Amino acid sequence: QQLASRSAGVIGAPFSGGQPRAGVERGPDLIRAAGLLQKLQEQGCAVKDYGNLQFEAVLEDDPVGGVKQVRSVGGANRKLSEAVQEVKRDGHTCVMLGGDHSLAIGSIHGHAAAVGGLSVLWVDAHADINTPLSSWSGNMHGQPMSHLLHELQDKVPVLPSFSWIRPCVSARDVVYIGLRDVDPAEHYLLKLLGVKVFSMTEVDQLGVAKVMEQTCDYLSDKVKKPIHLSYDVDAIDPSVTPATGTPVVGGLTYREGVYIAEHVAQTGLLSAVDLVEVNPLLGSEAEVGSTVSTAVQLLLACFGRRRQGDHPPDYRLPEP
Ligand code: 4U7
Ligand code: MN
Ligand code: MN
Ligand code: MN
Repeated sequence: QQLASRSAGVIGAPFSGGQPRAGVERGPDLIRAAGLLQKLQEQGCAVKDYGNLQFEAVLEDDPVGGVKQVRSVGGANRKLSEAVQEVKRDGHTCVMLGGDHSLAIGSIHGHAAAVGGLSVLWVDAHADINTPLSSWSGNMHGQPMSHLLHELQDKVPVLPSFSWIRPCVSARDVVYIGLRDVDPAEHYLLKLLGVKVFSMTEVDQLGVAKVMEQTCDYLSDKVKKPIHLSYDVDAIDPSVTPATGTPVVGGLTYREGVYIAEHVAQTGLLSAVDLVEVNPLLGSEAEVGSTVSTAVQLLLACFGRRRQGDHPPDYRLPEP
């Protein structure tokens, strides 16, 4: 696990069918264009680029009980799950560039299929745990956790193109950070399952350092499972990352966001990371620039970039 974190296997997932706003499918290319892969290499991380997935358009995809683009989401995630399994079999830490957050279904499913039991660290303004029946928006990017959790299987109907999904995460192994826009049904489910949540209130109360200390203590209580970090860029305050589909005021500062990623990197347990919900069609050029560069910095921190600076062990100072 420690070794794997020194190589990144990058998958682009240009998919937007989990929500209604066009543009989020351009996230992977924008994050690449901002130099993610080169910057990872410059900081000593080996990189294998698995390219962007190509998702087939689903022509007949009528809503299922109000839930939109179910078959597209199911098909895209099936493909993503296979791709993540390949990256993990090749021994890399998987980096999934979204795309919208419905992609966490395939990313976490594939990760668990390859490595077994996982810890999931979900950093987001939202809990994304609506069931297809509790969702009032009908958007699948607000539902991924309900499809993944063992404990919710009797609450989730089998949707078309979803029969391949096996629940693979236990509520005990999930921690949320950054929540500030939680639907009543979601709050009910989080309480019902006793999920560990550090909402923005706890971030304010404890500070991000204690939040991360407690997160890691909680997740590594019994056995240290590989960590799946699912980072929704809307966890960060919209003053920093405005180019996203569902911004919510009062978010994590840039520094808190980076600290979370730095701390996860230091555990040596990071096995896969999703960076989702960057939408370059929402906002000015400057707003998109700030959102994309923050996304890149979060990922660099996941792979060991430290703000204190660093140097290779064989560094030689130029002599006069
Ligand atoms: B994201 C919402 F109702 N809860 O279900 C829903 F508020 O991936 C928002 O976190 C979901 O950006 C946000 O549609 C999904 C809504
Ligand atoms: Mn989300
Ligand atoms: Mn969100
Ligand atoms: Mn969002």
